[in-house]
Amino acid sequence: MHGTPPATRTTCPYCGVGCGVLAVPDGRGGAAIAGDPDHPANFGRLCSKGAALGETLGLATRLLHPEIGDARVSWDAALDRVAEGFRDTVAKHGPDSVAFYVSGQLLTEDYYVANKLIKGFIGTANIDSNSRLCMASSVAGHKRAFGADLVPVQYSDLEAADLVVLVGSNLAWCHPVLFQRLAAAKAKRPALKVVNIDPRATATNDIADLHLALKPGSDVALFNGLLAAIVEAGAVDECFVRRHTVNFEQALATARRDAPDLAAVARTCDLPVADLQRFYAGFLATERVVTLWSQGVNQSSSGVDKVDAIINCHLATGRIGKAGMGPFSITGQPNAMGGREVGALANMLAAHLDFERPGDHDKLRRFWQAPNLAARPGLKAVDMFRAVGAGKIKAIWIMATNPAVSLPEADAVRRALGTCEFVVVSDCERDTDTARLAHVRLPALAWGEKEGTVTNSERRISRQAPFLLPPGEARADWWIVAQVAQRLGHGKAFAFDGPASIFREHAALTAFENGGTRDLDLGGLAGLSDTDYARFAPVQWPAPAARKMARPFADGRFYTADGRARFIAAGARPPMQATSGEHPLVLNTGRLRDQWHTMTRTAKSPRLSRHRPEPLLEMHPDDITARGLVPGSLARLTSRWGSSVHRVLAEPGMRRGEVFAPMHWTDALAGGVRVNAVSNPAVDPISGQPELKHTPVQVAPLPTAWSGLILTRRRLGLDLPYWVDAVGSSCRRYEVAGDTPIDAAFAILADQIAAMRPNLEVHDRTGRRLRAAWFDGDRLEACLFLAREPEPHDRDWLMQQFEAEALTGPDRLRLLAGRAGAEAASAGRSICVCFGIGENRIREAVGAGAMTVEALGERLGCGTNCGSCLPELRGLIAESKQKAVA
Ligand SMILES: Nc1nc2c(c(=O)[nH]1)N[C@H]1C(S)=C(S)[C@@H](COP(=O)(O)OP(=O)(O)OC[C@H]3O[C@@H](n4cnc5c(=O)[nH]c(N)nc54)[C@H](O)[C@@H]3O)O[C@H]1N2
Ligand SMILES: Nc1nc2c(c(=O)[nH]1)N[C@H]1C(S)=C(S)[C@@H](COP(=O)(O)OP(=O)(O)OC[C@H]3O[C@@H](n4cnc5c(=O)[nH]c(N)nc54)[C@H](O)[C@@H]3O)O[C@H]1N2
Ligand code: SF4
Ligand SMILES: [Mo]
Repeated sequence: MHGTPPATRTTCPYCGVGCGVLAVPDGRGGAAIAGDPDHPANFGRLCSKGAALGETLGLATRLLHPEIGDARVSWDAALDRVAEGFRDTVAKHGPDSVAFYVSGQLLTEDYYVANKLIKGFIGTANIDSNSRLCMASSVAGHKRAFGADLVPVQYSDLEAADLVVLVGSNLAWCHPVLFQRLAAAKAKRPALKVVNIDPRATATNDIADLHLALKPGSDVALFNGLLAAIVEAGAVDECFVRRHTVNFEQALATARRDAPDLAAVARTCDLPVADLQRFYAGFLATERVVTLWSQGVNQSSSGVDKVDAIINCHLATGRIGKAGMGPFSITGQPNAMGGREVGALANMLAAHLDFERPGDHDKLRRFWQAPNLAARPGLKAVDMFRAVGAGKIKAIWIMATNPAVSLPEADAVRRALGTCEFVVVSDCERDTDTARLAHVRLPALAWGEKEGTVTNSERRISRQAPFLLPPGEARADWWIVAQVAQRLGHGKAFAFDGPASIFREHAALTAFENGGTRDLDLGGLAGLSDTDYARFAPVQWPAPAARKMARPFADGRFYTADGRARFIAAGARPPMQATSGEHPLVLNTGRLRDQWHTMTRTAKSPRLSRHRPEPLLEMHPDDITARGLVPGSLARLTSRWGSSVHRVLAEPGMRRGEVFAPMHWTDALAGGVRVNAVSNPAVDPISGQPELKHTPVQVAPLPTAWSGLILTRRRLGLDLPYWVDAVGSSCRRYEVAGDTPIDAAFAILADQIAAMRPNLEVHDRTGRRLRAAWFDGDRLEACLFLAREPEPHDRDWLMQQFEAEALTGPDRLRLLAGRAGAEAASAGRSICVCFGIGENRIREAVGAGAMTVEALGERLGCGTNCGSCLPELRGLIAESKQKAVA
C-alpha cells in the first residue's frame, strides 16, 4: 500500500520571516505546501505567497542547460569558458578587473563558497550582494553603535512588548506572518500599542494606534526629537548610559540642534505637534518598546544615521538586551542574514571578520590558507556597475539576482552589462532582463531542489531541504562555483562534497581564534555529521561550542574595543536629490502583497497574479486632477535618469506631492514599466545603499490612441508603448496601449494572436471599439478588445470563460460584451486569493451585515486561510462604516 509520502521540512524562499514549510511532492513535479506547525518562526502559519509556492514549481520557463550565447553546451564547456574568461581577464588586467554580484537568495553554503573564491583566491574584494540595496545601512548602523552587526531582538519580543514602533516597514504586506503574530498578540492584549511611521497609509495601519505620515527622509529629525524628549523628561537610564556607553553628550548636542523644540521637529517632519507629543509620550511611558524598521529607513541617503538615531533612543533608555524591547532591523530576503554572516559584501572579509580590525586579515588568510587574500575593500553595488560601464570591470558573474531591474539607474546598468566583455549569469530562469545580457548562462537549482541553510531576521538558522529531483542539468550554486575554482587551480580549497562540509567549514571559521571577541560564533555546529546536518532543527546564533547561548547584550557588553556601545551624533539632512520645478513630485517605491521582487517566481502563480495584475502608480486624488489625469488612465513617470509607464490609482492615503510605484515589473513580463529606469543612484555615504525611496519625478498623461485587453492561451511577445502580461489559471492576460491608429493596431495584434481570422468580430460604427474572439471548435482560444478610451471590462469573469470546455450561443455574445449578464454578477477585483473572493462579493456581504472579518470568513471563507487579506477586509468594513456615518 502507498500512503502519503512523508513531508519534507524546509523553509519558505521568500521573506526574512523564514517560515517553516512542509512539502509533500505529488510525483508530477508539483507539491502540496503547508506551514510547519513546529517551526518557531511561524508555528504553522503561511502568508499568501508561501501558501502559493506549489503554483511556482513549473519548469516551462526554467533554464535547464548551460548556454554559451544562445547555444546549449555541456557543463564542461560552460565551466571551462567561465574559468578561462576570469583567468584571462585577471592575467591581463589584474584581480580588480573582475567581480561577483550575488544575492540574499543564495543559501549560506553557496554564499560562503563564492566569497571564498573571489576574496581568498582570485584576490579581489569586488563581491557585492543585492543586500547592498537592502540591509547595508542597518549593517553599518549596527557596527557603528555595537561594534558588530548583531540584531539583538527576536520575534517573541514583539509579542512581549507594550509598544511596537514600526518605521518604514509595510509589515502587513512584506512580513505578513510576523504581522499576524503581532496582530494576534495585540488582539489578546489590547494594552500593546502600535505606532506606524510611514509617509503612506499602508495596510500595516490596520493595527496601528497612531500613524505618523512623516515627510519622506525626515526620520533622523523625528528620533533626534525623541532623544531630546527623553532627556527633557528625565527618562534617561543614567546607570546604563554611564556604565555601558560612550558619546552620549555629543549625540544629545546634535539631537538638540535638530530639535530645539517640538514645533521645530513638527515642521521638519511635516507632522501635527499633537501626534508627535502622543508618540513621544507613549515611548517615554513604556519600558517594553521594540522599534522595528525596514526599507523606509535603510534605502536612504541618510540610512545609517536613521538606524543610529533609533538605536540612540534605545541606548539612552537602556531598552536593549532584555525581553520585549530593543532596536529591531528586520531582513527582507530569506538569507540576507546568511550573506552578512559569511561576509559576502565588498567591505567585509568573512564570518564577521573585518578589513579594519587588526589581526582579522591574518586570521582569515591562515584559516583559508589563502596567500592571495584581498587586502582592501572592493566596490559596492552601484559603484561596481558604474565600473562595469566604464570598462574597468571586464568580467562579472551575477548569481541569483536581477540587477538590470532592481538597481537604480537601471538603464545605465543595462547599458553597462551590454558593453561588458564577459557576463556570466547563474539563474533558475532562462529569460530574465539580466540573463538576456549574459554571454554564459548557468542553470541553478531552485527552491525545492536545492539544499543548505538560511538565517532569518531573528538570527535563526534553518534548513532548506530538497523534495524534488534536479530538473534537466541544473546544479547547486555552490557546486558551480567550486567547479570553476577547481579549474582556476584551487582544487584543494574547494574540495567540498556537499553543503554539509561547507557548513562545517563556515561554522569552524566563525569559531576560529574567536574566544568571545566576535559576536558570530557557530562553534557548536562545526562538528555536525552529515546526518545531523540533514536533520538540523532551527537554531539561533550565537551557538558557541562551550557556553550556553545568552540574549545578545544582556550583560551590557558590546563588541567595541572597550566593550561599550557608541552613541552616534547624527544630524538630520534632507534626501540627496531635491525636487525642482521640472521634477516636483517625490517617487517612493516598494512592494506589493503578492509579488516577490522581479516576479521570476510569483508571476507563475495565477492566484498571486490576481491581487494587482498591473503596476499601478498610487497618487493623491488632488495630484491626479492637477495633472489632467484620471484614475485608471496611463501616465508617464519621468526623472533625470529615465522614464516608465504606469496606470494611475487614486489613493487618498498618499501624501500630496508624493507618488508610489511597485518595484516588481520587468521587461520580461511587460513593456515600458521598469520603475528603476526612473530611480536615482544617490547612495548613503557610509553604507553605499541607494536611496530607492526618494527620486524627484514628474508625472504626465501618456498620449495613447487606444488601449485594450488581450486574453489568450498562448504567450505573446509584444512591442507596444505599454503592455503587461499576467497569468490566469487557463489563459494569459495582456493589458495593452498604443499610439498608432486603432484599426492598424487591431489588425497587427489579431495577426499576432492567431494565424486565422477571428470567429467573431464586432466593430462599433464610430470605430471607437473593436472586438474579436477566436475559438477552437467550441473552446475559447483568445479574445481582443481595443478601444479609444480604457474600458471597464469584467476581467475576472472574462478569464473564467477560458475554463469552460464550450462557449456557445448567448455566451459568445456576452463574451464580446466583455461582461457577465445581469444574472451572473461579477466577483470583482480579487482580495482573498486563497479562495478567489472578489471585492464585489465582499462588499455585498458587508452590506448584508457581515461587519467583522470573522463574520465575513464565516459567510465567504475569505481571510480564513493565510490571513494576508485581513487588513484589506478590515479596510472594506471600515469604508462601509464610514459611508454609513456620512
Ligand atoms: N510581498 C513581498 N514581501 C517582501 C518582498 C517582496 O518583494 N514582496 N521582499 C522582501 C525584501 S527583500 C525586503 S527588503 C522587505 C522590505 O519590506 P518593507 O521595507 O516593509 O517594504 P517596502 O515596501 O520596500 O518599504 C516599506 C515602507 O517604507 C516607506 N517609506 C518610504 N520612505 C520612507 C521614509 O523616508 N521614512 C519612513 N519611515 N518610511 C518610508 C514606504 O512608504 C513603504 O511603505 O520585504 C520582504 N518581503
Ligand atoms: N525601486 C526599488 N528597487 C529595489 C527595491 C525597492 O524597494 N525599490 N528593493 C531592493 C531590495 S531590498 C532587494 S532585496 C532587491 C531584490 O532584487 P533582485 O535580487 O534583483 O530580485 P529577484 O527577483 O529576487 O532576483 C533573484 C533572481 O535570482 C533567481 N534565483 C532564485 N533562486 C535562485 C537560486 O537559488 N540560484 C540562482 N542562481 N538564482 C536564483 C531568480 O530567478 C531571479 O532572477 O531589489 C532592490 N531594488
Ligand atoms: S511570511 Fe510569507 S513570504 Fe515570508 S517566509 Fe512566511 S510564508 Fe514566506
Ligand atoms: Mo531586500
